[in-house]
Amino acid sequence: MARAKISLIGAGNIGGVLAQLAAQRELGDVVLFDVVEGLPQGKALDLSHASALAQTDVRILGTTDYADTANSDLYIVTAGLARKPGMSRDDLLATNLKIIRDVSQNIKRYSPGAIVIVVSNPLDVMVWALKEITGFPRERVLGMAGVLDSSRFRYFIAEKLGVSVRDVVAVVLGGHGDSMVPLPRYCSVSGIPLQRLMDQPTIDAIVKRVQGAGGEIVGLLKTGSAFFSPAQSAIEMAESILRDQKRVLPCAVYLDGEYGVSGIYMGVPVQLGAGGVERVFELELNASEQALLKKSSEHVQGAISSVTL
Ligand code: TXD
Repeated sequence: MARAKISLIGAGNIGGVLAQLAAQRELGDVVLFDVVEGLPQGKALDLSHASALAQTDVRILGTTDYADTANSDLYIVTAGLARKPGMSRDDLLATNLKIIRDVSQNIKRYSPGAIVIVVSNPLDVMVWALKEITGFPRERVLGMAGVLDSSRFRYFIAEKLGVSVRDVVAVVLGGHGDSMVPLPRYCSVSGIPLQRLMDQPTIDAIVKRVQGAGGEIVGLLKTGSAFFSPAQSAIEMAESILRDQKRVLPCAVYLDGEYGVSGIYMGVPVQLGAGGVERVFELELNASEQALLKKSSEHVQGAISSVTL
């Protein structure tokens, strides 16, 4: 059976790590695209030089020509500016929207049947814009944010409790921003509810750190934002789609009445398989959790309403 074709739009910090992870997991042949001449070609060649050592036979092509991405099975879009200290994700909106318009039109032209994972910020608006511009069904356009936010949540819980991060389950819903909704009630360590293992002030401090984790990295790096963990997160989603694993992961999806919300993207648990978003799970939420999710959805709705496609 032919290998899958994965096109990575954006060969920057995240794009480069995506290409390496996709190749090392042999998820498919990789096309690394960017508008900066030489950047995708250089990174693709560098990665290919490592293929004998990484024991991978996938092909990695660097290009600035969208035609090379034709008939891709999956796109992962990281094209766009990243935050600098003092910037919010929303500050990137105007610039990155122009970029997403161009990306959307080319994806629609060259791979009308592809599944697309959007990473670019502000995530919830960028993924909504790509869906609207391409006209693809919601099953085939999703955003990466919740996998990263819940991975951060899992790490902080494991670090505090001194347990393996592998045994920590954590859930984050909502928009990818300060209004995201970590859900301690749905967190556990090997089935032991988190609230049996940690007092509320400790939980609250961890929730706050999860909400600010992206900004914490930007403040440390000063020249950009996180890229190892976002790339790892997007690859988890890509692998579940390309290998039809049916994983249940928190992803930004287009809601059509779920959680009482319609017409916007938000992070919720979904089943990911060959069909893309195959099922949306609705969690039972208490009054305070519902209020937080409503606030998050209103923030996303407000950002989307400010956009002219
Ligand atoms: O959880 C999440 N979703 C976020 C997403 C986590 C971290 C970073 N988040 C966002 O991803 C970040 O705010 C940015 O909007 C994107 C990409 O972050 P990255 O760190 O990879 O940014 P870089 O290194 O600046 O790479 C962006 C590349 C760069 O090489 C540009 O030349 C390229 O995008 N670019 C384009 N590629 C294709 N087409 C167009 N038009 C284009 N314009 C710029």
